[in-house]
Amino acid sequence: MSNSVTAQHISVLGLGAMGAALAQALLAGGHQLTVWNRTPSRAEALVSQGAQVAATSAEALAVADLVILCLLDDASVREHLEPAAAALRGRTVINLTTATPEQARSLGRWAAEHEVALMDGGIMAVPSMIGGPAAFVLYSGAAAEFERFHGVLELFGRAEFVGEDFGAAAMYDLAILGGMYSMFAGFQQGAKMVRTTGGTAAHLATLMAPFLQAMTTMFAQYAPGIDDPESYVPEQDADFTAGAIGTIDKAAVESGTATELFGVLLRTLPGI
Ligand code: FVH
Repeated sequence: MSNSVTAQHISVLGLGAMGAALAQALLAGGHQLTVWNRTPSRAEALVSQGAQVAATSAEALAVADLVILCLLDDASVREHLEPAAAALRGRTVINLTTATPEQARSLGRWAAEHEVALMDGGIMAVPSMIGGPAAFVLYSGAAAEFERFHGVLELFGRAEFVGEDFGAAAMYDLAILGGMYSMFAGFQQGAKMVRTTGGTAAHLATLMAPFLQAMTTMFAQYAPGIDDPESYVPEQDADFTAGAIGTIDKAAVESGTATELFGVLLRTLPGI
């Protein structure tokens, strides 16, 4: 991104676990930082490291070139942005608060109406990972702002633009989290099953983790067939996959650990 510039002045609203980590990364990157949090005491550590504190959210929104929000939810974001529409005109806002795609699109419409340049973001990291090599953040919305502030965004982790649809970052974020939760459900179920043979979750973890890691390399192989089912010849057809899941389900029933999990897989997973 050749035309990235360093922001002159950045505000972060929301200093919970994630917002504080983002603010720390911006300070470490040498930016002028204003912070605001509903509970003011959470700003103290950042102020001692050079951040300025705003007395109100309206003040934080009005002083910076770039405003980053990391609040609890969509309702809290709207609560603080909407009254400040006039002050935000011409500024750039990045909302890193988790939202649904429709909530992100609705905020995008609001921003366009008030001439605010908006990007929505999905953080693929926990707070301790911010600024580290494994963190990445998905962005969607105003593409020009992504280019403009790319140098700032890279302070949080790899910055990835996924489209101008305001809902795209949220959709990718939630899709990835859906995959993660499915994996954890599989591990929990597997742990119940091996315990009936005297095994432990700890031992299962050492075996399941490398196997699943190897399996994820096959996503790229399956992806073209999901994008274009007409031309796809699966490695395992739907009957084979159904048979395999049926056997696992039978083992769960036999061991008295059956849950809805494998029934759901049977209903949703075609051949792979
Ligand atoms: N923590 C994580 O691992 C995940 C990673 C992926 C992205 N999420 C999302 O980030 C948003 C913030 O998460 P967080 O972990 O920082 O959450 P908390 O530590 O609970 O802090 C919440 C902050 O929101 C403030 N807040 C809540 N309601 C309001 C409101 N009505 N007006 C103003 N601020 C509000 C709260 O303030 P306070 O309780 O300290 O006064 C915190 O600053 C979230 O969307 C995750 O899904 C994090």
